[in-house]
Amino acid sequence: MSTVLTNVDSEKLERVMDSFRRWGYLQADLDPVGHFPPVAHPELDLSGEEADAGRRIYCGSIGVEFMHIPDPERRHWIQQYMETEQSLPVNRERVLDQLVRADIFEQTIHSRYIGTKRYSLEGNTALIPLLDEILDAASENGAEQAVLAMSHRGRLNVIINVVGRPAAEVFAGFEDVDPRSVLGGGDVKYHIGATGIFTGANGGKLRIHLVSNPSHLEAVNPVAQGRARAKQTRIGREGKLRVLPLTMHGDAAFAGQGITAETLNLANLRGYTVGGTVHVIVNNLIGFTTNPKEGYSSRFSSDLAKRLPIPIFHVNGEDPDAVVRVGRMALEYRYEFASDVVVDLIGFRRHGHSEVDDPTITQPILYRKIKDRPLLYLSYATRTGLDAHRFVEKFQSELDAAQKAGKSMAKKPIMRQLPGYWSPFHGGPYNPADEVDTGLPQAELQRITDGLTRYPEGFHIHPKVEKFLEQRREMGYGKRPLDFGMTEALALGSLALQGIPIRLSGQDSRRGTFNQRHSVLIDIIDEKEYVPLCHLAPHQARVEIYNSELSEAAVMGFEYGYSRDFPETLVMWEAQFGDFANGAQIIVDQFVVAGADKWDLLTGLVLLLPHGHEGQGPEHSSARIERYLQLCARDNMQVAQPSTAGQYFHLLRRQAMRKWRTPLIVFTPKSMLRHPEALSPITELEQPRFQPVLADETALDASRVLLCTGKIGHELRVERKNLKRQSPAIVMLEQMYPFPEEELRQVLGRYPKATEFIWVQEEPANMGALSFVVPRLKRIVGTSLRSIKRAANATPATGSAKAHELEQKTLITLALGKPQ
Ligand SMILES: Cc1ncc(C[n+]2csc(CCOP(=O)(O)OP(=O)(O)O)c2C)c(N)n1
Repeated sequence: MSTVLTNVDSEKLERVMDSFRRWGYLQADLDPVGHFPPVAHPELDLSGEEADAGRRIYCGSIGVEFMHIPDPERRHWIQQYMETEQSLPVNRERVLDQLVRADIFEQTIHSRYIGTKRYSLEGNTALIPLLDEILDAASENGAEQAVLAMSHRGRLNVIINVVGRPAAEVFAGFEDVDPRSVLGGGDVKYHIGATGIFTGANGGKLRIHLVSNPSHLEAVNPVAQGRARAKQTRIGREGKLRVLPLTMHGDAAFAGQGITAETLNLANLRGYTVGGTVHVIVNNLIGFTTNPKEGYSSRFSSDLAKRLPIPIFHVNGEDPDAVVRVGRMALEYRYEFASDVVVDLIGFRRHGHSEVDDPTITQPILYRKIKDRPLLYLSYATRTGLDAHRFVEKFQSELDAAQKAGKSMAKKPIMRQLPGYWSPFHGGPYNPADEVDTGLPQAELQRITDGLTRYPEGFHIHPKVEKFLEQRREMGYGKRPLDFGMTEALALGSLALQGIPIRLSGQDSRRGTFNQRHSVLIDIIDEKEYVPLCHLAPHQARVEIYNSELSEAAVMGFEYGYSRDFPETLVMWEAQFGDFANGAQIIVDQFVVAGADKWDLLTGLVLLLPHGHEGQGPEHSSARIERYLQLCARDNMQVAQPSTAGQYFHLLRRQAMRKWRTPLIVFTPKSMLRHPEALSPITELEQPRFQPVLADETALDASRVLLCTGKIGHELRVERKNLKRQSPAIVMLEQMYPFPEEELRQVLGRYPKATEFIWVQEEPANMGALSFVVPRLKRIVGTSLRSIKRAANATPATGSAKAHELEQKTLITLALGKPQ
């Protein structure tokens, strides 16, 4: 404050300033179109020299909300910045150049591609100098890379003016060159990702990764954070310094989409933090045709961000000097406190939502006002006395040349370059040549078991966990059959020893929802933690297992993002119960299953989805197998339901060890976790590979062959044993996609007396694998194939445990049929 005022009563000054620090943003001059009239506030009803100073600082073009931050050091930091660094020099020539580039780009596209959607940035072109300042400041603070995410608005502008892609590539998009290359795939030009080099005012360089984005607003946020985290992890100790995440949002979407809240909540969680994200709300005070008062319940779109103790900088988008100043302040705050920050850049939208929309129908008054507003570069040139002409001419001729170059491109340009760590991996169709042996000798399994069951001297282990570890020891030494929990631990441990890092996250994943994992041992005296998987050998790879926040969409999105930048890691997201994954449906549809087709970007993400009808009611029963199978095409993912602990072991190891990077959806067990039929002898882990189909060796003479997947198969076997029968044969389909047609043909060929083939599932007729597998099975066994299932239903299961038992019994009785 000292540089602002002299000779004043310092106590009074503090009191007055405190009011402005607290409430000044309510009277700040924040928007160009008069949307935010000043709010009367009794604590701001002040006059005098001190009040004038307070008003000048806190009620100008910048309104900052920071007094809700409990940490006095952080509040003080902002206070200092606001009150003593008012007149930081701004490189106005550069700002003008940026504004010219932003405005002229939009104008050029507007006049040359009439009626084509581009989602113009006009009205908020200060975004370009804002990003320029943030990234420039980031590079001064040690950043080498930035992961950017944004939706449609201004994206093309950012691609050429910030990411640094040649404008010719964007013009090629408007010309729609080379349509044959994307028949049935690809994406629209304002969703595709881009990489490039940003060069700051002082020559600092930053590698930029603009994340590919679906139309689903805000869904990309956690993906960007996961990508940043992976990049930071690759770097190590300095990762958070060297990689900056920056996400941009529309005002309506930021306020309305739940995933924004979920993603903000990741900010300070150990397994998910990225050392602070810079959020920019590209606030044009409208969402499509919806006014702010219809779109959010509080004054600012940014109010959601107050769930975190972070500053929110509102800034008038028509004051570029203030915008640039806010950019630097926000960035420096991120670096000082490893904290998220929000910049609310408030402008307007010059055209309709897209350029084919007429906004005067829904907001006639507003658009009368907007019509007369000059382009920002012109008003800035006038205000600063700078000459914009030469910038305009230079950029215009650059664009003319770029348009020519774009038109003559024979191939659709690829606007990104994958980092080198992707080179060993590939996607594309399934190729059996990619298979690798995943079995391990018993001696190796014993060595891992030693590590898994060991804990430090003096560690106070919980008696139940002690017993659990004893049992695991017996399993690992082949003295009792292995359950799923143990084979999973052996798979992860063996991979870590092979140098493959592991990352598993989900709700309560450290212990495991079903008490099956106990990956973290907790000392019962001091709650110190010990993770055996991290202490198998001195030079093993990293193993990370995290309990996540109680969200599906953001966490799955984060793990998808992580897998995108760490293909060497086995990345797994686990649902508490499989049906909760539908909270992340956008991430599944838009990224996991379609990312390769839309953007040619791969992921090896594993989704672990507990599934099985066990009388627990409509929820907690079904992971909705049908939905994943419906999304399968062009080998875009693998869908499996391993029915034994050994199969699960091979499946996980295969996913990590092959070079084929395609998502893996696993329907994982609940009661089957310890079902005697699902346990595996240790010899199963010595087998070379995962089997997509398991034959029934005990009933090769059967005339009836039941085909099924998952728990029902075991229940059928148990009942067949109870009835002391040898038939029917029960064949398990362990992998549903890619559909193992050849393997099935071979297995079914081993039942020469079979006259009857039946698909059996416990799910209702309109759910489960039925509608996917039956037509494919018919190709193998003919149209005589029948199916046994619950009647079609609106919910997956009954709410009554007894009704479930009755239904299940009927199903099994029907399936087993009369003795041969
Ligand atoms: C999840 C989702 N719901 C709806 C839409 C359709 N939609 C596209 S843009 C838009 C308005 C977005 O407004 P805002 O977030 O303020 O961004 P702006 O376009 O104004 O920059 C809507 C509703 C969408 N793309 N995604």
